[in-house]
Amino acid sequence: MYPQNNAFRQYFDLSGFWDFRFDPDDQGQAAGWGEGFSGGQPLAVPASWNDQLFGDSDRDNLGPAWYQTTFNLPWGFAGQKLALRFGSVNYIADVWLNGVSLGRHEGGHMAFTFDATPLLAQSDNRLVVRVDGRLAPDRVPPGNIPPDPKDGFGTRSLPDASFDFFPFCGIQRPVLLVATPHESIVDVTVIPDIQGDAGHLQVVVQTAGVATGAGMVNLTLRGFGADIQQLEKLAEGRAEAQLVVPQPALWSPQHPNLYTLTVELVAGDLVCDAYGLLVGIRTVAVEGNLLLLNGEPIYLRGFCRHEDFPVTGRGYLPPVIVRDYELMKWVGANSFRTTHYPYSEQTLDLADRLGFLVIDETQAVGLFFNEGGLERRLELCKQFTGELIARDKNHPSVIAWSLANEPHSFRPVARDFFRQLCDLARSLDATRPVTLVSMVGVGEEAFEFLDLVCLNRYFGWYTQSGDLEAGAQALSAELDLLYARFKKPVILSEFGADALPGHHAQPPEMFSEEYQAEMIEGYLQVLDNKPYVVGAHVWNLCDFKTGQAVHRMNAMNYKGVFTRDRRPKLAAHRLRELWKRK
Ligand code: BDP
Repeated sequence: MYPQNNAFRQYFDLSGFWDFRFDPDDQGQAAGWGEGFSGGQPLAVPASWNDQLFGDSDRDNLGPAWYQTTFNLPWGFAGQKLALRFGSVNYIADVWLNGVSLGRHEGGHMAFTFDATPLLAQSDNRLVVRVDGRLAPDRVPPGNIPPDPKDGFGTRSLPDASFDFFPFCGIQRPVLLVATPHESIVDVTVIPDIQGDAGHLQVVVQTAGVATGAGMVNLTLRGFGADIQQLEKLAEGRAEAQLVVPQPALWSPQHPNLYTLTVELVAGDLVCDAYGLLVGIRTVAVEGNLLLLNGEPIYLRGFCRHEDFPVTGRGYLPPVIVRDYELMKWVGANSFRTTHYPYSEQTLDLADRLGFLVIDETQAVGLFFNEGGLERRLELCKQFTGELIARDKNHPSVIAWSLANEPHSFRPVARDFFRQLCDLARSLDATRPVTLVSMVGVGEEAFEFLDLVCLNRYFGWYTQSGDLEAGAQALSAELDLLYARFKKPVILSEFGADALPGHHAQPPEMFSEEYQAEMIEGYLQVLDNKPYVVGAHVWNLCDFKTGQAVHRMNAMNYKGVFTRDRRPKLAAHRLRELWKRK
């Protein structure tokens, strides 16, 4: 649960300038740096370190590196249950508080928490974090994979990621000191449904620290004329309720209606904890070749994106989050996919408020299946899928889970791998469609048991280069084959072309703004004639940073319809004409 400030709980943001240093010989742990280290320099937290620093080898240095900060306990925190919560650290974080190890978390882009109650002093607490962002074949996403002669030599990049974006690292989202009561709410799950004219909210509350037989949970739902209150008894720290909302104001992109749910924990006669959340009443379903929202067919118009901005790297930057929603609204988009990792929790809060439909993707990008280590990769992917669903399950904006982007899943072993991940996702959330985003196409075995067929295609770019008409024909033919084989709704989950801002050509040629605009328009025309296509996500909303490679001029991917500093290219105007008309 995201921390809150109210009469029972508080949090304190540790953002600021922390002490930072690299550990080139990886000797910090043995030298006891967990207790504190010297020789650091100031670095902003949260943000990636790579583009803050300016030394010759700093940008491409992926660690290990060390951070430290000191802080006093804020007023009112003493005596509470205290925890340290990291919004995301890429890739491995080892954490020490006052010289004592709190533990390790593996995987970027996901929140994790350590209990710190017994270790915190009133003043001068020292928090130390070792961050290892190095790329390795046994990490997810992987990198530094031994070269395979079949791959040729042209496509490797520096740093050698097996994915097409810069592997920014560091403490990239806020670090919070969190105080909660000892008797507290630890989890809330809200599952919306619509039955006849009524909205139903199944609410499951988990608590900790309440004596057996002593607790109640008080639920209040307010908004749009509703004022519903229900009291439920706790049994073994758990309570479940069904709230029924007659004539509900449904959540949709046109009307992102959010009710306020307040959960109170009552022990004896006293309220001892409270947690509030905004909830939407809506349903998502796949039926035949349709994707349904609230029982009505819906078409996804939108983008793939990156959390990426100059200097900050992949760091949490609220004004850019707002700006990106402004851009998407201006163009007429109603959705996006969190390519290729979970975005910040605040991004999803805004999707709920602004009415965007989100395909929520784990960090499983660039998975390969030709080396050993499959068991470890599966274990990590299961961890990441579980963490994502636990974090984002209550967002009405999230309409599907994406288990991976472009896995090399033409190999038969991939089938069981994704079968297990899909079963896990369904067991954790029976209400949302599950998908993966494929580059394989018709040969993608996993589509058979997934709900939505998501395909990435770059005909007219990487193949049929320069020939937009041939590209569109190839797309049309492949989509028909795909639907004929799987008979499921299809989303064109990536398509696009690099356009160097300010480069023009008529007739259009590759890398010009005209070529990008024409390609996108041509693809959309093909999709318009396919009744089984339920969405189109352009790659990408904005230009973004990559590693250095022969196919990445300036270490940039220029497939944004906006520039990296968020100015429109011709394609953004063209999309606006096409999508605003709908
Ligand atoms: C797709 C990948 C995406 C790349 C894009 C491209 O999913 O991460 O950035 O291609 O090549 O295959 O621009």
